[in-house]
Amino acid sequence: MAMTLTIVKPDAVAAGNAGNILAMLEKKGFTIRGLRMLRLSEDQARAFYEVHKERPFYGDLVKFMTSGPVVPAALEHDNAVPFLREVMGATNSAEAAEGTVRALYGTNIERNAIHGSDSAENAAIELAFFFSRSELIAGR
Ligand code: FUP
Repeated sequence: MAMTLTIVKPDAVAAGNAGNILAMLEKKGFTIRGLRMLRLSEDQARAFYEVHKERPFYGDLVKFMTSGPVVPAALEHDNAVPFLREVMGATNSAEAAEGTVRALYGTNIERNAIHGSDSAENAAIELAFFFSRSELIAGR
């Protein structure tokens, strides 16, 4: 089975929705194989979103992602990467399909409640960003 990375973002954690979002993901069939709560440093947030470093929203994104604690989770499911993208909804919460995590718990294009890896290759990189191999094996 495939794994992907989600991060419950600072807006959703601050609103008290971390548990609701993880429960929703479990209800959709994902199995949680790793779970942490931490506050990203500026360097960590910059590194995590390095692909966006030339984009105009990068500075604000880093500021937002370091504004409070986040909850990264390793999630397992058949076709975990595309399935999480479907369940989380479009980047802009205001445009996300009804019933998706971002429609239910996000606010706008920046404060959009969760992250989800966008490819199997990035999922492997992002899982390793937050979880050691032994932690992911312990989750099995
Ligand atoms: P997604 O894969 O749906 O999280 O979206 P992207 O990888 O395109 O963007 C990563 C994050 O950058 C988004 F979750 C929110 C933020 N972002 C903005 O703040 N403004 C934008 O115009 C686009 C993205």
